[in-house]
Amino acid sequence: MALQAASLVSSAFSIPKEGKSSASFKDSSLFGVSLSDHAKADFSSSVLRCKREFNQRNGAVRAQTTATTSPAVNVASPSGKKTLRKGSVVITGASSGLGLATAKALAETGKWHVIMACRDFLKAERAAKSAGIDKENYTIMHLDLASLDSVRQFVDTFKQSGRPLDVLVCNAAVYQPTAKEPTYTAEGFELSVGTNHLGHFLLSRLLLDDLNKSNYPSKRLIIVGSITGNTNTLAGNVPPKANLGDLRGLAGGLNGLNTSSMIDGGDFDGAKAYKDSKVCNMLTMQEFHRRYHEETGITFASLYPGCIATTGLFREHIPLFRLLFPPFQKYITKGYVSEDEAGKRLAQVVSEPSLTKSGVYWSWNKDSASFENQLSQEASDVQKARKVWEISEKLVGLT
Ligand code: NDP
Ligand code: PMR
Repeated sequence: MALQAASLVSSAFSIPKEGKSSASFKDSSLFGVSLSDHAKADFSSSVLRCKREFNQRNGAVRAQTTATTSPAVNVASPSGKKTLRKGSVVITGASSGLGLATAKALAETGKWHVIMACRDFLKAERAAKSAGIDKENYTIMHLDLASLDSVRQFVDTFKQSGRPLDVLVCNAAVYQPTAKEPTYTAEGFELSVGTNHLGHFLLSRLLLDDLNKSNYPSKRLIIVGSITGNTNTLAGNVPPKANLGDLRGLAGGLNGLNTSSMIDGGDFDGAKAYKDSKVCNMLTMQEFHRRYHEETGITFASLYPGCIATTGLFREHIPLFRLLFPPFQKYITKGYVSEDEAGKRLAQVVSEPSLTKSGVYWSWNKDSASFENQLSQEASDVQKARKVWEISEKLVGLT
């Protein structure tokens, strides 16, 4: 019976390449965001861009950014007792799914102020409201990871806000399993790797100094990984498998013109591009650890939060997949977790004093207890991590 169900699900889930265009599905009103909302968000982002260009021309940005320092770590409470100040955490992609659930879990403790770094301001505002997050506990700042200009603008705006940075969570992602042709970021990188890896790579490199300046007891940089990028698991062996190859496509800039849009130089495959991007996320976390942990004391970590089969990540998948995926994960693989539970898990990696070990990829067992998990050979390849780092530096304009 279980086998029959598995094979039904399996055939429903395998996406033949030829069938990709007919399977393509987009529901722009899924979260109740109208076109005019997007237009407003775009408008505010171009106003910000103009402001940044003005600041750059006038050399103002540098002068303003150097002024950022962390406020005193202990503050007087009404009873006169000194208590730890609120932690300040930036979460990318906090407008839905895991990011929103994590923002909620942290804000609810009253110990954290969450900076929701989102590409759609109004969607984020509505999400925060409907999740019941107290106004005092969050700030929304515009960030579109598919534009390096926007990443730089976000960093400038954040620095100018004068807020300390105690924890940065690189959570946002796109997944395009039904895309027939690649689409690209503003700079012309294939969208999944461009957003999930390169956007976050630039963001975390530009904010590393701010994290380092934090006087919070534990400062952390967390990059969300996944089981599907790890070929040492059953889930990681579902085709198409992650494989960065010799990185020839990444080195060529993933632009699909004079080079492939895929990291390994192969033909475009949206599901593989996502899994490859997750391998880059996990390699980047480890490379950060090797380069900066000893010097800065920052904890670098990644995690697989469980299969949150109901999130917006699957919005571009075919309707049949979205119908069957949650029960398949709940009753067959038993890998399912709710958004709330996954949010609590990521919130632990942000704030638990017991999870300060650096260079770790966290997972949770059936009793929801955290443990240090093993990464696949490729996702823990030291040489590959260094190469991905060096190529990414060039692509995002850091070298
Ligand atoms: P969601 O789609 O719900 O959340 C993704 C978030 O990323 C959204 O807020 C989305 O914004 C944002 N985002 C997408 N593109 C950009 C961009 N260009 N700039 C800024 N933000 C952007 O998916 P999940 O919550 O499931 O995914 C969160 C993380 O969890 C991802 O890193 C994913 O890889 C990881 N993960 C998820 C698993 C799952 O089973 N769902 C399992 C393992 C890991 P918007 O709301 O505007 O679309
Ligand atoms: Mg997978 C223990 C088994 C397990 C787990 C934990 C996952 C997680 N998956 C498992 C098994 C299987 N999956 C099996 C046996 C199949 C074949 C039927 C299967 C199929 C499948 C598909 C088609 N699974 C998928 C897809 C997707 O499109 C999802 C994906 O790869 O997104 C990138 C996905 C996932 N399975 C998971 C998880 C966590 C995902 C999605 C989220 C992610 O990695 O970010």
